[in-house]
Amino acid sequence: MKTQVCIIGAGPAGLMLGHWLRAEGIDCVVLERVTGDYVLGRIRAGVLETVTVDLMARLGLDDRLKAEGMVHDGFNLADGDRLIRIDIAELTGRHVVVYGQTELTRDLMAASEPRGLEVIYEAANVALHEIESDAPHVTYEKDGRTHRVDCRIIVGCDGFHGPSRQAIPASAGTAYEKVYPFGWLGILADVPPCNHELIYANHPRGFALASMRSAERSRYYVDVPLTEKLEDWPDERIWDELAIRLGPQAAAHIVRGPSIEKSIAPLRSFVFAPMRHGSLLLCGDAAHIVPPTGAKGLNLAASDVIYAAQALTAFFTHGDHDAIAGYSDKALKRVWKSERFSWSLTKLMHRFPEDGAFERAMQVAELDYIASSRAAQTSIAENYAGLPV
Ligand code: FAS
Ligand code: PHB
Repeated sequence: MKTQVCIIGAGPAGLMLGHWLRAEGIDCVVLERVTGDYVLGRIRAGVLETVTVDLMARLGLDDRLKAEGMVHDGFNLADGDRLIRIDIAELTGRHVVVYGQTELTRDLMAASEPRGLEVIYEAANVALHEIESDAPHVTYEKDGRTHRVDCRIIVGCDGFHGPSRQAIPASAGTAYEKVYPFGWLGILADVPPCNHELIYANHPRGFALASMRSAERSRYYVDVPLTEKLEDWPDERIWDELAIRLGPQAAAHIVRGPSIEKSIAPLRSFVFAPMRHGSLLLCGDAAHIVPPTGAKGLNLAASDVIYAAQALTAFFTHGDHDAIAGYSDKALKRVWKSERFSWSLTKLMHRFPEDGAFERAMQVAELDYIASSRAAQTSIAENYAGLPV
C-alpha cells in the first residue's frame, strides 16, 4: 500500500488526526494493534477543554458531544471540611465539558468509514523503517501475512508503550520523567454523582476525586500505593474510603452501587523531546504523559493533533518543510505548561509518603492562599479550562 501519511494508533490522537487529514484531502491510513471494541473498553479521560471541543466541531463530529456533554462552569478543591470552588466561568469566561473519552472515540470511529478514513484494526507487530529518510515505510502482520505501507510521513499516535518513540535513537532525544509513589484506583458505577461538579479532595488518608460521565453514571478515584491489588479493594471498601476522603458534604450525597469498571492507573509525568525525528512525528501519549489530576492527557493529544495537522497540511499542499521542522517546538511549548499544571495540582492534592510536617504546612498555606486570592483562583481556572493553542 502507498499513502502520504501512515498513522500508528487509533486512540483519540490517531483518529482525530486521520479525520483532519482526510478532510483536507490528504491520503492516510491508521494502523491499530487491537480491535475497535477493545479500544472502546478502556475507561480514561472525562474532562474536555474547549480546545478539544472546538477540534471535534472543526471535524464536524460534535453533534453527540453537544447533545450529551455536560458543561461545567467550575470545579472544587476539598481540604478536610473546607470546599474551595474554582469558578471557571466567572474568573475566565470559559468552561469545560464532561464527556467520556470512550464516547469521543466512539464518535471518531463511527465517522471513519463515511469520511473515507481507513483504519486497519488488529495490525500486529507494527514496525517502522527508514524514519530518517524521505521515503519511510511501516510493516505489520495481519491474516497471516506481512503487509507494507510506503508513505512520506509517519505519525506515532501509539501511546506510551507503542513502537514509534522507541524507533527514535536514544541519542536523538531526551526523556524527562517523574514517577509518583501512588496510582489512581478508579471505579465507574451507574449511580448519580454526589455533586454536580467535580471534587478533588486532599485528606489525611489520601486523595479522592468525584467525577462523572452523565447524571446517571459516576466516576470516582482514590489514590493507592502502587503495591495495592484490585482484589484488595472490593466495592464496599472503596465507597467507605470515598465517604471519608471526600468530606461530609459530598459523603451525604454519595449513592453507592456495583462498579461496572474498576482499574488502577500509575501516575507519571513524562516528556520526550523533540517530538519529531526525520519523517516521524509523535502525538499524544506517545510523546508525553501527565498525571490525570489536571485532566490534561486527552486535551494535550488534541492540541498536538492541531499542530501536527496544520504542519502536515502546509507540507503536503504547499511543500512547506519549515512547518514540519517547527512542529515539535510549537507542541512542546504547550506540553510543558500542561505538565507544570498537572504536576503542581498533583503535589497540592496528594499526600506523599516522604512528606513531613513542613510539606503538609506548605499544602495548607497554598490552599489558604487559593481560597483567599482571586489571582490564584484565576491562574488555576485558566490552566484547567485549557491554555490557548
Ligand atoms: P492512547 O493510548 O489513547 O491510544 C494509543 C493507541 O495506540 C491505542 O489504541 C493502542 O492500542 C495503539 N497502539 C499501541 N501500540 C501499538 C502498536 N504496536 N501497533 C498499533 N497500535 C498500537 N486522562 C485524563 O484526563 N483523565 C483520566 O482519568 C485518565 N485516565 C487514564 C488512565 C490510563 C490507564 C491511561 C493510560 C491514561 C489516562 N488518561 C487520563 C490519559 C489519556 O486520556 C490519554 O492522554 C489519551 O488516551 C491519549 O490519547 P492517545 O495519545 O491517542 O493514546
Ligand atoms: C474522569 O472523569 O475520569 C477524570 C476527571 C478529571 C480528572 C481525571 C479524571 O482530573
